[in-house]
Amino acid sequence: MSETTYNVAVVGATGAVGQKMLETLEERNFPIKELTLLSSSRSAGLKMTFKGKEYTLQEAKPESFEKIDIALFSAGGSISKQLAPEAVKRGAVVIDNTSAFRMTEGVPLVVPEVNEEDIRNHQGIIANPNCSTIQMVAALEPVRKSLGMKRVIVSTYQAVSGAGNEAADELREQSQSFLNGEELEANILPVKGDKQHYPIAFNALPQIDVFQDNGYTFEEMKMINETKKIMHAPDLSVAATCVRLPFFTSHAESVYVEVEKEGVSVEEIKQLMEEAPGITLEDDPSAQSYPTPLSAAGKRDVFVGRIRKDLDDEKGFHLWVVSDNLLKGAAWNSVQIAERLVANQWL
Ligand code: NAP
Ligand code: 12T
Repeated sequence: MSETTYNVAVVGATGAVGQKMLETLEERNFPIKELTLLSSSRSAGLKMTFKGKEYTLQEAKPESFEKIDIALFSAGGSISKQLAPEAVKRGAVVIDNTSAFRMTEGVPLVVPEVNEEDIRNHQGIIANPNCSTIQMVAALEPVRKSLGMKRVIVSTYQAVSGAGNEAADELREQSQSFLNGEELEANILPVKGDKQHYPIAFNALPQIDVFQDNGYTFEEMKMINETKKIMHAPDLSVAATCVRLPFFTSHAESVYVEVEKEGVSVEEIKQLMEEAPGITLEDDPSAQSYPTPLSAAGKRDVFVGRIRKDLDDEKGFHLWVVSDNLLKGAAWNSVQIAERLVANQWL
């Protein structure tokens, strides 16, 4: 029996997320008929390798999507806003990694372990949630489903690769300078193009993405709004503080949750994590076992540890949630959406 294959385009293929998309499509042996790699005019003509074969980057234009079945976008919000509708017009299904359409009504916002069924109702665009949101909802949905959930308070510890290749280069250069006793030059972080820049090397920056009028950053508001949309839980209370730290890969999160059910034990939550798809429980204080950004890097799962009961609130629990921000947080979740799309024939 010959398997159905698809014409796939990757928009932003040279980026931090785009490169991981190619690696993941290759590792998963996604059924590709023809692969098209799209870039800005700057990189057009350069070559990238996929499954040992060289592909030439082409400038992304509306006509690029003429024969495309599935287009994976990760070249920034403005490019998605411009080109995703053009791709849909030409018959492609777009899986978009940017924040351009996530909160748009009628656009499914999907973490397959949580709300795979939402894919079914797509009208051409399916949004991949924000990286910090994906790993948190993957860990919390089993808790919400079995025990109910009233409130979530999260503080994040996020890797520089979330802000793209330029931010990762900036951490590398500043670290060299710091160790050489030289002055640190900051041009990218916390946000490329914002008014102020601060060094990230040997530092911690309590700003990810731009500030909103309410005093929260856009990254914090994405976590708040996207969590409610993915979980179909508009009344859930969510608060977030997002912080950038000087490591390259994986976001870590300290998550506080209040469940609705009374008398829940830590063992019950551990059991839920053991059974949950895509989650690995790493939680044994006696053996100092817990996940870290380095231990999670390069892996597709979401890792959970440090599960404790709050000492004052009987319904409160604390968890430590870590995942590779470029894999489950971006490329893997997108490829997983593509896999579910074709497996269910929801194309
Ligand atoms: P990045 O490393 O800066 O990559 C972006 C890539 O887009 C660049 O390599 C750029 O390279 C390419 N590009 C620029 N203009 C283009 C155009 N007109 N057409 C096609 N490609 C173009 O950033 P990244 O970390 O990969 O992130 C990319 C986007 O994905 C971000 O803007 C963000 O919206 C989204 N993202 C989402 C998550 C998530 O939470 N799920 C995480 C990280 C990023 P060339 O000039 O070489 O083409
Ligand atoms: N600015 O796709 O800077 O919403 O780490 C993800 C990560 C945007 C997004 C970051 C960002 C997104 C970052």
